[in-house]
Amino acid sequence: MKSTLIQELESSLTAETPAISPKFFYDEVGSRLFEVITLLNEYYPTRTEKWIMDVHQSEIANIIGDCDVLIDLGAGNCAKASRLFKTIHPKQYRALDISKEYLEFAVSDLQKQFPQIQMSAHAVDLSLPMSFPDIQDSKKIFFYPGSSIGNFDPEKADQFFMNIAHECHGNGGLLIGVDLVKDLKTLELAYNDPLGVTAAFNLNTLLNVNSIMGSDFNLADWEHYAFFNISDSRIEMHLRALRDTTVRLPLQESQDHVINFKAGDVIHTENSYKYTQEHFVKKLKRAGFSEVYCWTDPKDYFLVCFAKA
Ligand code: AVJ
Repeated sequence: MKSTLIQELESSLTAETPAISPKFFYDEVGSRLFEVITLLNEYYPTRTEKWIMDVHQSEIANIIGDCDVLIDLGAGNCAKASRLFKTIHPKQYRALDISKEYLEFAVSDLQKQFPQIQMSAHAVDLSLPMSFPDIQDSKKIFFYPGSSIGNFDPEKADQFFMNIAHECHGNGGLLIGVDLVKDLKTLELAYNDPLGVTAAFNLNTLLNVNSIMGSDFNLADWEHYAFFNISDSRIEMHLRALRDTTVRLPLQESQDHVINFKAGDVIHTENSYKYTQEHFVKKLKRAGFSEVYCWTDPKDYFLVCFAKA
């Protein structure tokens, strides 16, 4: 695992447009910083999604019905899925996430509260295809909250939806939350909070990269930079060099690689795509789901969909 991560970083950092995948945000500090982001007033997605799920709780549950297996994609602290336990009564709960330690801790905690549900934790990279041969015939509800789908390029999102539609085998479906296109000011403020938590979250990725590959990124040389790219309908996060700086990457197979950054050069760290309801529903239907049910908040900031297999 470790060496594939290093290889991935080596090639993305030395590419023509340097980048670090957003999965490198989530070391222990990064996961905690993200939790703080979700508490910020400027970061509307988390609380808006919770509002939608709370207000429409029984209607959502009625449409989904009881299920055999609840598959939580990007479970994090499992809090969102645990609220579904009492409404769709899963017999089994599978929590998937990139961050293994964090997840196992959360699942074992949850197991104590819900001893009747069979639980398991799986560390997976959601950008890769998934299959669930042992529960082929069960009614599966895939749960992908928090607009994590926003990190996928649109074509990747289509593949992801097709993968899930196929794994449903005509039963169950996908309950998913996605952030909607809205005014520029609201969008950009959510990724430029005045307290600087998002900046710390973004910069922390350099510390994580240093600890994974032994590079020597100096945080004092970098600043957080986030804006809404209107033509691609996405928030882009970058780290921007404040001054000319060199970074040494100890390479695995050869001599150290030195990258020279000029003041103003950027490393792309995240895309967070924003959709319209119409477009998002169309994508789900194109991927093979038969029906899509939608719920939003009064300001149309966020969308929760159930895409039925
Ligand atoms: C976890 C991908 C949904 O895109 O809003 C929050 C990550 N980045 N602030 C998002 C994030 C900066 C978040 N997702």
